[in-house]
Formats: sequence, structure tokens, C-alpha cells
Amino acid sequence: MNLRSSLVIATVMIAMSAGAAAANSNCPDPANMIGNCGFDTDITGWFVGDGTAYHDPVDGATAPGSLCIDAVDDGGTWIVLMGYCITSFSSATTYSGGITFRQTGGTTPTSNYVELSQRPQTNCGGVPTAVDLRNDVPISGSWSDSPNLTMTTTSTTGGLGLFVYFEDPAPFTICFDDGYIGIGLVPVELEALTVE
Ligand SMILES: [Ca+2]
Repeated sequence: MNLRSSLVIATVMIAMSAGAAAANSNCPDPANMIGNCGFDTDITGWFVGDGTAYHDPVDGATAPGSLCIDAVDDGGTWIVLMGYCITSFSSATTYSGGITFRQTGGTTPTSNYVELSQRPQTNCGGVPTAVDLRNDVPISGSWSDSPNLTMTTTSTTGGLGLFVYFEDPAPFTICFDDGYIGIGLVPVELEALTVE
């Protein structure tokens, strides 16, 4: 039995002992500050603005379960926003964040943004005091990682948030999985490579 096989088996055993739903091997990294990172059973903890969000129990990036959004263009200029907000974090500390997604239907949105930022309000509202914002991240039908966002907090006040938003969307469905915010974290696929 080589090392890789041992790691896979050990991971499966840990997942089984944690319950039937906990099949994701690397999203629940102890350093990940997002509790419901893999959408194993629901979309609790995440917020969604415009659009209808729901839990897909089957589809997922590294394990079943994802958060999907059905968005329909209402003809105006509007934005589908989703994300996660953390209120307990350190000052002058560099955090990384990201998420994995894929488009399952509809037309590619006109533009999109992925953002990791500190904002003055505890619900992650207000103008960012620190931010890493990426525009027009490639979206395809395959699960793919957002850029690994990094930013350094300016204080311990407000919220530290991971946001994804789409501007002027045509009808589309996009699903998300394996979100993370933490110190020194990288996308789950890269993390798995490091372990191996
Ligand atoms: Ca999942």
C-alpha cells in the first residue's frame, strides 16, 4: 500500500466516522473559517441576494452537495450576490479565500466578480477597508476554482467576507462548492496535491 492509498483510506474512514454526509476530504480543513464550506446537507450560513438559491444534494466539486442559484434577468441593471461573512478575525493578518463553481445552465453572465474583503459592518456591509477583487473569472460547465484571493485586515472590526456576484445576468444557473476563508489556505485541489 503506497502513501497515497493510505491517505485516501484514512480520509474515507474519517469521513465515515463523522457521519454519512461528511464525505468531503479537504474542504473542512481546521484552518477554514467557513463552517459550511462544502454544502454537504444544506446551504446554511450563506447569504444570497437576487436569484433563487437552493441546495443540490448530488452535484458537487469534491463531494456531493452544492449551493446553486437560478437567476433570471429582470431587464434592469441588477446583481446576483452570494457569499459568506465572518465577524471574528485578527487585525493586520493576511487571509486567503476562494470558492469553486460551475455553470449548469443558461447564458454566461455579462460579467462576474469574486471578492475577499473586510467591511466596516458586521454583516459585511459598507465600503471595504481591505479588498482583493477579481473581475471576469472564467466560468465553464466544469468545476473550476476562483483565483486564490488574499488580503490583509486593517482591524478586528466589521466583517470579513467572501463574495461572488454577477452583473446584468441573462437566465443562468451556477453552482458553488468548497468555499474557504483562512490563513494560508489555497484551493482544495492544490491543497490535496500538497498532502499527496
Ligand atoms: Ca460539496
